[in-house]
Amino acid sequence: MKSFAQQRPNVLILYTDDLGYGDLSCYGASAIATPNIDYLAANGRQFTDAHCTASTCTPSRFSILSGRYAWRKKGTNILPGNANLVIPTDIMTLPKIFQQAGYLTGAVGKWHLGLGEKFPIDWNHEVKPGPREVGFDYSFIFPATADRTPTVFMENQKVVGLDPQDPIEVSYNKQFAGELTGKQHPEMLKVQSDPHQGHSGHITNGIGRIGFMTGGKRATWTDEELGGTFNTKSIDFIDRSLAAKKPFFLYYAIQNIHVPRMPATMFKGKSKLGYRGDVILEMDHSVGVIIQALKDRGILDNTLIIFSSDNGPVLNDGYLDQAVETAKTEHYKPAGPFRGGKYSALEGGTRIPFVVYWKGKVKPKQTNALFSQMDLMASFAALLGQKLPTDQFTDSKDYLGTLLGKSEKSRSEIVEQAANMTLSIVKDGWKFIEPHKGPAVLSGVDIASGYSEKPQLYHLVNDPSESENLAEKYPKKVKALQTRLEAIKKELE
Ligand code: NG6
Ligand code: CA
Repeated sequence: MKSFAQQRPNVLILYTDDLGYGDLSCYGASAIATPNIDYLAANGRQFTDAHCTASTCTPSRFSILSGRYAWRKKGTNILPGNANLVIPTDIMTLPKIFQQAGYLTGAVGKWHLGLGEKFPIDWNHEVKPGPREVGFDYSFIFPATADRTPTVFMENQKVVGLDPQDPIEVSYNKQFAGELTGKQHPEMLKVQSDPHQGHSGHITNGIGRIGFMTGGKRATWTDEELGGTFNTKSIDFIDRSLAAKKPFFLYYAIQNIHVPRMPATMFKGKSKLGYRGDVILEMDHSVGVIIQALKDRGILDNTLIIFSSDNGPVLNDGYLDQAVETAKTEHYKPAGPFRGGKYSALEGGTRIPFVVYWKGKVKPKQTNALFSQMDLMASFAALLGQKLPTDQFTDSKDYLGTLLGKSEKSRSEIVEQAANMTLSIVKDGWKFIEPHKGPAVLSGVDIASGYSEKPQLYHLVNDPSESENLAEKYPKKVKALQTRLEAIKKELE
């Protein structure tokens, strides 16, 4: 692999939000067309059994960037927008591998890993630690999710366009004097919040959010412009790397298709699936914009592109935007053949689209190898001839051969994390879900949870939709997988 290290390709990770296995035409969706991602898949390596580590955002992002299972570290579940940074600053990370190898590194888009180390965060000055301390030379992000305060961009850890006369304050438990909320002013909302879920807090651009904020009126983003702004900032970063004569590593965490789904005007009404379908089209368009920018600069052929998602799909995630109704009419299955989705312990939660494109280097061929996003750190270290520190624990393993299509080697096992911290282990075609309290169907979002107080065992190869629990039939298998899962849990100690 030495010759690869010498080539030092640019590396671009396109990491979308809440996109399901069945949400792309290259993965079988027929009610929607995603030609740009399909292009990468048809001319690259399309994985059918790749996983994020969790069925929610923060833990999956923690893992892809740090090479560690998030459940090993407390406080890494879905974070509020005023949380402090959860990735330790003294450990090796995916972007730091690239920095060591002489790359310019950038993070653009959704962050959702917390910021700063003091609580409450002072949003009116540079907030640190943040992306820089995690290994990104440049960052243009929003702090948490599009449905959480503060609804502002941050460039290199400072709020963009902040008026010092209008300082920002954020809270997740108290409303500020004079602040308008969705709960008190539903008549001001352009998308109604589901009254059974959150999103009744601060109103920005006619959309209720989780959490409260005051100030920052000029700094507040416009939802319809999020996609275009992040595309432009991504391309600006690529240009910076060209000016610096360095290869780039760009982690572009596309905010689509997370709620509130608010497509750019040109995409409104373009799909048959309501705003959820429209933002899939916009997300695919963003991929096309970035590919075109690389082409225009003559660097597409020397750029390794990975496209993936942070967790499985959800239709109703708190806003009444017609996703549920249109999916029904179109017989649309966002998780494809799998059961469950976002938040769930079932495969729909963590089996996600994953495509690798590198012209002339990665052969266009599908693979059924079991792969984890967490392995990108060790795999890229191998590609670039970098060593992982021997005195630090990591879950990340070198599967470079599988990533690039030189090998069909599967990961020997993976652990999946659900929203209520139920863990499952997948090994040799089997899956064991540990017993855990919780409802069988998650209310509000209406997703099969996979939670049960009884042990569950599925044969994923014969039964990919996890429909027949074989635990009683194969008690020895249950015991073996449970024992292995317990051993993995203890690995850090
Ligand atoms: C949930 C929110 C949901 C979404 C999710 C995080 C409610 C009822 N639901 O708590 O709307 O924001 O958190 O999604 O408030 S993630 O993709 O960032 O994990
Ligand atoms: Ca997500």
